[in-house]
Amino acid sequence: MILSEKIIQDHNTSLLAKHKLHFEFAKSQINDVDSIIKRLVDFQVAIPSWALGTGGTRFGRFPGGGEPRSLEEKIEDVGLLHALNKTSGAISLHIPWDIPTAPKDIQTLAAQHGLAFDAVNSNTFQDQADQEYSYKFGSLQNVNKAIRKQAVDHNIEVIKHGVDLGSKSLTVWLSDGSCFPGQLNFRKAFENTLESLQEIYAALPADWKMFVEYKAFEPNFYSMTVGDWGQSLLFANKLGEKAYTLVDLGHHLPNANIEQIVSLLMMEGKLGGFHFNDSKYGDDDLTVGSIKPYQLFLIFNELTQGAQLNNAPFDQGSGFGWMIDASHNIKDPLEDLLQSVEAIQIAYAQSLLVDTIALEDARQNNDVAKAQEILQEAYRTDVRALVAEARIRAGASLSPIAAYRDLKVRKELISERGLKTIATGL
Ligand code: LRH
Ligand code: MN
Ligand code: MN
Repeated sequence: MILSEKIIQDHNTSLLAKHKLHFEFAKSQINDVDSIIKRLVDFQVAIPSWALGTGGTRFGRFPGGGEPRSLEEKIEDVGLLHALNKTSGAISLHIPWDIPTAPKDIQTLAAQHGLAFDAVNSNTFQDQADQEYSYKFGSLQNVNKAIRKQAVDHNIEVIKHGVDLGSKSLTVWLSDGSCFPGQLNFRKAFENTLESLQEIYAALPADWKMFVEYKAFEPNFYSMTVGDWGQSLLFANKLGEKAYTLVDLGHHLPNANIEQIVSLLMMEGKLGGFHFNDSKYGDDDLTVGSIKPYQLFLIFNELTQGAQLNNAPFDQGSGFGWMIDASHNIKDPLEDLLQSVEAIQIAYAQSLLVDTIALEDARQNNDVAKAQEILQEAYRTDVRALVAEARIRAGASLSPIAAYRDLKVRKELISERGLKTIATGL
């Protein structure tokens, strides 16, 4: 199914009068709306190929019907999202969940939908049917050199797939670690992992980046070899200038101050990108902004201020990997992703409202209440009309979820693909 611009414009017509009222009000409240809207139009967030089907739980899976059965259909789904919001102009592949066997055709198809290929992700956290050794006791950290080599070779294979598609980065997430005290020599595990990462790093093309994603726990529950931003940053610093830390919002211990982590990684020039999602308990992969929207705003506030300080506007080719890593088991995945993208846009727009000069002044004067007022003034401003206006100007839908429902997209996908389809992924 393809949503043409005409169909979307026609759907917008009935919503325009109400939007104009909201937008006029927003303009009366907010300075310089045009520059904020322009930044929103430029901003793109990649969609993970593994989030287009309903995610499973440890206990069961409840596919909703019409799920993509192939990489081609996944691209079609991201194309639908991008047609609706013009902000999802890239797809991030997980290999071997998605293997581009005919890369040129895949690239052509993606380009027809206006999509680029974002980071490619390797997978050494599951055993594949045809592989020689098991990753039960780790991959890049493994005590057995032959197992480490198998995992390194897989990552190099993933880079090759990425090169064929025009990706420019590799994300390495390791489930390596241990479940019980005594199981692992922490130092050896770190050293083995570093050596393996160095071998992968050596295979990176000159214009590529490597993102080292950390996670506090799961599936290992005593130690994780890349367990926090400190360990990730150690690896990234030892690897070299093409290696960066990737922040997945769900990968922290409860109540971690993620915005502070973001600020310091930016200071060090080592923030590679994000996996956006939200969580209440652990790595819940819930819709972005659904649980802690203030935290999301505070993260964007650090990003916006960090970009100003580094003199590197992050929406114009600074090379950050902006990705979603959320997939829910009871929502329609496409609606879930539309909500996630919009939450990111809202947080971004609000961060652009912060009066940074007044905030710095309040900090210099230790005026704590004033500093809080300045942030909350921005956070409590309703910017939804600006985000909607950005969508209109980009040729997207005024209200993506309303359009998705009114145009009966899921029904159409079910009739094309069937009710009992399951997408590869989590
Ligand atoms: C691990 C993770 C990592 C994987 C993805 C499927 O929890 O966040 O990014 O690649 O989930
Ligand atoms: Mn992730
Ligand atoms: Mn995760």
